[in-house]
Amino acid sequence: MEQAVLVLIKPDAIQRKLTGAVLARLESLDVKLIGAKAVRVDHALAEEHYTRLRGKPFFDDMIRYLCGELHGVEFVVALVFWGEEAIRQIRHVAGATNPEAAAPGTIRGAYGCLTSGGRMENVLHASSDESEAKREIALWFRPEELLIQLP
Ligand code: IDP
Ligand code: MG
Repeated sequence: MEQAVLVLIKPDAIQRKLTGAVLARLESLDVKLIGAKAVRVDHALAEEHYTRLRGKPFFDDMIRYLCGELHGVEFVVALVFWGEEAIRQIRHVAGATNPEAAAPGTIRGAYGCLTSGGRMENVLHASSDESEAKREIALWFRPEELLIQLP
């Protein structure tokens, strides 16, 4: 089944100039890029994006991370891809959430790091399932910013 997925290139990757490397990995998949922009992330947007993780002990730190406050970065790169099993394809190449556990051939395994304070600086976000993808895409993009109209 064809589906859309939201990807965010997170501030650690922006700071380290890994945008091109991450895009090259995603571009090699069988998915189409249908939306892309640089976005300045405020706390309200970050908290809404991660609303399901409210109450987790790492929540506040993770919000500051996504907002770029921990890396001196003013934006993230937001992307929407479309394709057959796009979520599975992208999450497979992204690797495990914890960079220490991510396989070496994955993006997080190659470029992510677990800080001494326990923060998972893991390079990118990718939607976890179709309903989250729909919710997240609507949060980050207006329909007219996408190249196709999503079902
Ligand atoms: P995902 O990004 O692989 O989908 P989620 O469980 O949705 O993982 O968590 C969202 C983000 O929250 C992760 O990418 C990571 O940055 C952070 N995170 C998740 N679990 C932990 C944790 O146990 N400690 C610190 N940060 C975490
Ligand atoms: Mg997730």
